[in-house]
Amino acid sequence: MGDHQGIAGHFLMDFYCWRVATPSDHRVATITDPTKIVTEDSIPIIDVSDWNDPKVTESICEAARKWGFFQIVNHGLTLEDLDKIKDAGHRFFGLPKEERAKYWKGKSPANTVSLSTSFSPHAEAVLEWKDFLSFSYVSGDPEAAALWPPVCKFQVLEYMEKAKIVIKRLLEALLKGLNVKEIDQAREYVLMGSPVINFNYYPRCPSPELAAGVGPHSDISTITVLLQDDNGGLYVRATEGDCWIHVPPVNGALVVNVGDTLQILSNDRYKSVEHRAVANRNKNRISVPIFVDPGPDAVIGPLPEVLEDGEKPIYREIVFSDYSKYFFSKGYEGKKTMDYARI
Ligand SMILES: O=C(O)CCC(=O)C(=O)O
Repeated sequence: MGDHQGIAGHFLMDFYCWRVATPSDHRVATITDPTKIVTEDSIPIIDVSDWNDPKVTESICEAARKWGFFQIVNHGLTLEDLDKIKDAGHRFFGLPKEERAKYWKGKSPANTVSLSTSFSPHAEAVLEWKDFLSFSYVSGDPEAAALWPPVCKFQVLEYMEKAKIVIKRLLEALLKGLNVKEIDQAREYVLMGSPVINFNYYPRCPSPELAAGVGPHSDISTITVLLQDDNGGLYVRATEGDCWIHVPPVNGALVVNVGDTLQILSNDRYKSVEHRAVANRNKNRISVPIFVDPGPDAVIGPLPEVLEDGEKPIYREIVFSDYSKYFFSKGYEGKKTMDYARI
């Protein structure tokens, strides 16, 4: 597919170049087909400047029930915080390929940082037009980050520390909607025991109509909190039909989505919805998701508070790391991977 600055700066292309033209149903041309785009609906934008306002809690829970997606504004992270983290991502992907390659998955100096491409390259017939640098965040352990790339290490740590406050507020609101009064330490481990932050980098794509930035998938997280840049390109599956809704970039906003874990904990009250992203012909796009994942050995199942009125559990109890292994052993399967936990 011609010149390509991503896919880890050419070295992967030697192996995979024949695998980036995607099947027709995953292509940008298919997603952006006007008959497939819903324009009369949009994902809610919620002003969270007063987290204690019950109306804010209700709007968050309502959006999680109906859409599984929403944007938040006035969340406490400043425009400068958001610019700093995006710039840090661009700095990393602007490094010479030999420098980036030091962090390649399997060769990285630390198991808390790795560079990869696509989604599950070993399991996919075709690759996505995306490289990503992934950080496992260990709170209060500077050693874990000691070997992260110096061009972005401090910005990632600083951003995570600030974003953690927003994440806790979001989880408190969402769990209130499930009758959970308090998030104690054990619950905190289940909800957010091992967060992962990514720099997703979608290089300019000469033929975006033939490629997929990220194919349709849901996240395994409890929630995902994503910062996108002003290029746009994120689409969410509409509530009806085989259609998609664009999530427009909103200055200063964070995009929040429910992940499979929260759908399981809530016994399907909240929806983990498929989404996908497209590459751009003219510009390099960057997005910064925080996957708020449970601790690896956390046991995930419908919460007792949700079942207390005699509701039947839809899911069995699973260990998060088992589900994660299962999920990443597959290529994209839409929401089918949730059958792993379904009773
Ligand atoms: O880049 C985006 O807008 C979406 C990214 C995404 O869905 C993911 O990393 O799982």
